[in-house]
Amino acid sequence: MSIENCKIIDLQVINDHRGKIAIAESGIQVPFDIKRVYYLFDVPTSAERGGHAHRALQQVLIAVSGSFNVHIDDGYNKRTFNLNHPSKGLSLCPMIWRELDGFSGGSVCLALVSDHYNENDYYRNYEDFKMDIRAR
Ligand code: T46
Repeated sequence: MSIENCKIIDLQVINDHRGKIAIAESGIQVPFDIKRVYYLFDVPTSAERGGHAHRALQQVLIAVSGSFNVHIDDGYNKRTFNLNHPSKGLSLCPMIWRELDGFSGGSVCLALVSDHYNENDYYRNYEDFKMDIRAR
């Protein structure tokens, strides 16, 4: 459960004279069964989202429009990704603290997620997250 396991994945893209289509399938580009999809839109450019980690949830985040930053932290190391292309996704494993900022105008963050919404899966307090990481 380290940031080394959080990677940019390439979606399948098919291009013809009508434009491009990007494809994400469970077990092919996405390393889990997708049970939920949500997306962030109309995000003010000054907004910060995230600010939590998940106990078990896995996600792939995709900038289907525009761009934004994803800052990730496994309790020991940190890394920042700038997502800016609809053919790329950032795969996040469990126990990764994430913060999103730097949203461009009109950006949309699509999330493909491994489970249904469950507030009990969230760490919303960084110190609690870090304490559990250190206890492992
Ligand atoms: C993540 C980042 C990238 C639901 O009721 N169902 C849902 O599926 C989701 C995702 C959220 N909610 C509720 C919970 C809150 O009352 O919607 C409200 C806003 O959620 P939250 O503050 O968690 O939003 P973000 O953008 O900070 O975080 C979300 C995801 O929760 C999180 O898993 O990684 O996007």
